[in-house]
Amino acid sequence: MSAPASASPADSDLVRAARGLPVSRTPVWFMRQAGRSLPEYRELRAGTKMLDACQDPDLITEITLQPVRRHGVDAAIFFSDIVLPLVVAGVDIEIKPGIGPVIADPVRSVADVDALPDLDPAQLGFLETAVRRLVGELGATPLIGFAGAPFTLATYLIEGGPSKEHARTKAFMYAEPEAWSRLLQKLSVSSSTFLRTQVDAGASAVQLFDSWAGVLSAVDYAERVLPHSRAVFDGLGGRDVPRIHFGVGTGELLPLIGDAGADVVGVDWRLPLDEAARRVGPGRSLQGNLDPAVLLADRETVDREVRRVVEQGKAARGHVFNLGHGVLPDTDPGVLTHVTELVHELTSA
Ligand code: 1CP
Repeated sequence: MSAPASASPADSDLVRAARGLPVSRTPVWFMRQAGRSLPEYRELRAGTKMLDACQDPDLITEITLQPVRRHGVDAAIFFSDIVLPLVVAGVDIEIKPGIGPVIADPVRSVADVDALPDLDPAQLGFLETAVRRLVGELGATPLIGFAGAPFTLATYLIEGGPSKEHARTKAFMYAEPEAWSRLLQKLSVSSSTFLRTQVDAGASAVQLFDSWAGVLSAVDYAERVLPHSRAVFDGLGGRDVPRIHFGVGTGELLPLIGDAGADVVGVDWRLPLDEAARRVGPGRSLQGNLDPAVLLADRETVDREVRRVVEQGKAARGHVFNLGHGVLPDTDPGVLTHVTELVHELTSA
């Protein structure tokens, strides 16, 4: 691992940028930095189902550390999945290779909502063990804990798996407003428990993934979704860790995404960061926003786009360099190492 610039994760460039404090250089990490772009991940995962790997502290620790060692990124992201709290609570979910989470009995009625099992924090011993172990291994490099936001989790539960339009989800939201609100409330409690456990075991920052919130209008988001995402952050109480809030296609929602309780707003590649900074306002930092597809292009294009993102990121209170969404599986991991080094070089004082 490259020598970290700070002596403790609480004083790391990631945490400082998230709070809008001066940094030694712009911190870099990549959504989905652990996983299929790494041959060492594919080797380690061979023969183990995704959701079994997510409950094995040895595998979690090793997979989480792999990209930190290889790329010298400024943060680790805990290896897990947004559906894990539901799986632990007893919902029948499988993560199918090449597809994603598939739900055996989708939530389609009021009775289905009421029948969803609650997460018992006592079931999260493996999570605590893995986080503690990781924090010990990582030293001054911060660990980002994460959870899925209630809306994005609801899309999987209602659709039964990945979908593009999320039409059933929206239809349920309009047709059954009370059950919708109860569903999102239940999901906010389980995501909050999942985050709290990670922070109490030593995670230095958290990210709430509302990946699919961008399919909503601002009014629907504000009235039917935002209060539940805010409840996830509120569930952290006074825990003093920066909060990152991310979604895809959220250009029109950016001020609201910040209002839900974020220190850092994650931005996808659709909007330049200077414009995003204007929309989010002065009190929050930004994370993003290199298009993950750029990493499949030639080196000259990669370098040009990295420089552009770094330049436009200067308009924000603080900037955490990342992609606009997760690393694509075909990405050459060498390019991720190169991008990390380039951002560090461009921004070192
Ligand atoms: O077979 C495999 O290797 C499984 C692929 C995989 C991996 C490595 C999935 C299935 N999830 C993960 C890990 C994961 N998921 C992480 C930790 C690793 C890291 O970031 O480095 C995280 C943070 C997630 C979060 C996650 N899961 C999100 C939010 C982030 C995002 O990409 O928007 C979402 C939407 C999921 C659902 C999910 N899980 C897996 C897939 C392929 C999907 C997306 C399916 C879809 O398109 O709806």
